[in-house]
Amino acid sequence: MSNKPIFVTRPNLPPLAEFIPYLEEIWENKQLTNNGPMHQQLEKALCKYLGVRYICLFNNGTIALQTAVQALELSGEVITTPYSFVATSHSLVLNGLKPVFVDIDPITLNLDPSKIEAAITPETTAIMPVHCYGNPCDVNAIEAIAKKHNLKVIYDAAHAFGVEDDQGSVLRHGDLSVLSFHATKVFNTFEGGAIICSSKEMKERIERLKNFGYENELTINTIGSNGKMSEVNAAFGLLQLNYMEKFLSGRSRVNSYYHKNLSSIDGITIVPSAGQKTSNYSYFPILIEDAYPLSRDELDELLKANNIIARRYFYPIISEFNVYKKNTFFVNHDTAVALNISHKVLCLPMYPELDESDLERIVGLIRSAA
Ligand code: T4K
Repeated sequence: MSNKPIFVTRPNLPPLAEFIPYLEEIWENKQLTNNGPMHQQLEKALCKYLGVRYICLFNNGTIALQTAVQALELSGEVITTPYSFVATSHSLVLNGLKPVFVDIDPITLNLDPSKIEAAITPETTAIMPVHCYGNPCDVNAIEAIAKKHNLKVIYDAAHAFGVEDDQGSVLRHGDLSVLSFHATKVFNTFEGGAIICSSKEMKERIERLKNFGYENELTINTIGSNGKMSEVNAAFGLLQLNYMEKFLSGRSRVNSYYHKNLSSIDGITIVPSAGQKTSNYSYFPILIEDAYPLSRDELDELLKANNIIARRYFYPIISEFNVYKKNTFFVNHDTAVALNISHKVLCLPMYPELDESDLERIVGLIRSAA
């Protein structure tokens, strides 16, 4: 059996030859960035593909999150989940806001709506939930709380590209939704990201904020950063879109293989993908429970020793990182569920190119220890 390294993910790369004509076009027209033709085409194509009205493209998901926070003029405290990638709450801290960490639901691993209200104070201005692993949050419960307390909602939808519930794209929920198009994501532009919004005014505001705040050549009324997506990144996105069906069917095959071959192993719990009509199979998280003979870290080591590099997304939880622990810029409620899950979770390799023998290698090792 091959011992080639298998990573938690590999980027989707369409044939290189098909990218060359896009580059030739860019070389020809010499527009490299600043809302060029590729950028405009990608905006249109993504609105259609995702079924959303307005999209603002960014150079990465983190700057998109920071800009979303800025666009809604938030202040004070924002309720969020500690069970996420650090960019979620970093985007708040970088805007001078206080993340308030509230626990997650033990099944969906998303922010637990039943715990949100107890964390609301007069300083609270928004909720920033994450559709973790692409599994939609309890959007109705969150919306009801936001309405009742007059709070804004920004969904960190970095994992939720193309995910749909019964009524359409999950990206339509909340005031804003933010995507990541990083190399490790289901849809990538090498680096990239986006904000989804529902009004022309908000789209214009975000476009200004990602371009230094410029209203026109002579007018700046708000300080903005540089969040613009370049033409090369946008071109790659356009090419990538042609392959989404193929990439997603590859992921779906891997997902089915894991379900079929792991679900009967004592002590392995597959994190359920509930609440969506269309999944994007962005991650394959499992929980290593007490009934399994190895701890999560021991299994991770066993896989690593066999050149299979799984990842412990999300360990440690954000509030456990030194920089958070030793500072007072956040509020921590009881996050026992998130803490417990972070010690049990392991994301298995998930990408379309994994073939039957790769999958046998991974599952075989997990079974051999059971
Ligand atoms: N919100 C959430 C919920 C997020 O998950 C993220 C990003 C963000 C916000 C912020 O969005 P961005 O600003 O990133 O657009 C990765 C990614 O860097 C990060 O984008 C992602 N979440 C996070 C969950 O994972 P690392 O440090 O684990 O990535 P890295 O470099 O170790 O890559 C993992 C594996 O992927 C490698 O072992 C091999 C493979 N890989 C990676 C890259 C970058 C490749 O084969 N080629 C590549 O180019 O953070």
